[in-house]
Amino acid sequence: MKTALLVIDVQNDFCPAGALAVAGGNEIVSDINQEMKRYDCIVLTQDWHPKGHSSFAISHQGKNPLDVVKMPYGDQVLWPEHCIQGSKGAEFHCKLDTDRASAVIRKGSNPLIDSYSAFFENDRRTTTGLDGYFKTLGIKEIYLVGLATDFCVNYSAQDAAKLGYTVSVFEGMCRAIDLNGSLELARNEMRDCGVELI
Ligand code: VGL
Ligand code: ZN
Repeated sequence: MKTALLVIDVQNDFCPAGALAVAGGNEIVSDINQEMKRYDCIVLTQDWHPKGHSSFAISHQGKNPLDVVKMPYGDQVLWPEHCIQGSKGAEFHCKLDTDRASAVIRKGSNPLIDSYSAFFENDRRTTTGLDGYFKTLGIKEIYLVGLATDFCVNYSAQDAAKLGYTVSVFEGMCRAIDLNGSLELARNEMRDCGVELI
């Protein structure tokens, strides 16, 4: 069975002192590096927003980070500015072993649509091409690690399961934002999609 490790958004802005810091985000890096040695294929994702992206609170008059607004594609949580294309915050954590990756998927570049999942943007329609990449390589099993458990890891794991892969999430190599119970909800949603939480 061909396996892939999908490493979600291990970037400076999601680590302590970053613009959208996830508690303990830096703690998972060395375990992820070790884990990479066991897979046929390693893919990294990189949240990669233009300035003024529609997921940023500053792009919406009178709104604050963590407010929720209605977008044409549904509800959208508003975030502090983060992972601006080419910025230090958008770079991978400096200890992440990026050399092992065969592909890097950049997401969230469309100014009008956020993209949590490695497979589809938040309109649930626009594809990143990653499914084609994995299917072409004959990948059947996907293991996920990274940031954040309840947003980008969650959306990516659910999409992977819906696309027909056997999917597992290593929770010890993830960290969560946990906004209003979003972690517990995400864990239940992932399990309901058939994702194994390890
Ligand atoms: C993420 C919020 C906004 C994530 C990315 O990587 O989980 N969360 N952009
Ligand atoms: Zn983002």
